[in-house]
Amino acid sequence: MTISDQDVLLVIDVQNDFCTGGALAVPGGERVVPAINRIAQGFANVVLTQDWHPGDHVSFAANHTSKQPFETVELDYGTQVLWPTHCVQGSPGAEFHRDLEVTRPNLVVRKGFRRGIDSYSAFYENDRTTPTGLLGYLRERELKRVFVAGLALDFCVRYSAEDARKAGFEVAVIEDACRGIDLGGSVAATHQSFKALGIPALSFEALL
Ligand code: VGL
Ligand code: ZN
Repeated sequence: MTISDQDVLLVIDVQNDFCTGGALAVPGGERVVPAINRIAQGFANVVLTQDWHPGDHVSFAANHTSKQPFETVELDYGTQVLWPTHCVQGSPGAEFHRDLEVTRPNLVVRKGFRRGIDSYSAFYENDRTTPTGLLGYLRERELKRVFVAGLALDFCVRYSAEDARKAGFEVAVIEDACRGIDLGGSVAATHQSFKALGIPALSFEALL
């Protein structure tokens, strides 16, 4: 596969809190780093996302009475999973993994920074209407194909890939450069949804 100047690599949330030892560790999370660093070399356009929550964020179980992580709560925008406190703005857990190559990327999109609303997708917050601005960036730059990698496959990678596809981009997910949380069958649901939307899974080796 040939990567062109109209392609973008979208790297989702490769942050310490999603890696081994982190507050919301995704099994093997840090293992995506070497693959992402290698394929990023071939892209003229690389965008990173960074989960970036205030300490009093509504998605943290600790900010609700009698709630445990991975339980859900009904908010005005719908059902929200409650997470362990993670990716707090300015904390070490919110930093990119130290081995992630961060000089090549030309944009960092921070998300989930409003207290009352979570944002899995790089494009829209969890009310599914508040934009992050990334869609405008990609359109204005006239980018056409979006390759998605990172953490977690079944949450932020999933929502980002789906939103990109629904916005009309050609989208592929680099599955071996992703790892999932797998909560209540969420990895299987992700695969089904990708299939229904026409989002193929690639190996990073196809991009070398
Ligand atoms: C994520 C849960 C909460 C992710 C972020 O990056 O997939 N998941 N915040
Ligand atoms: Zn988060």
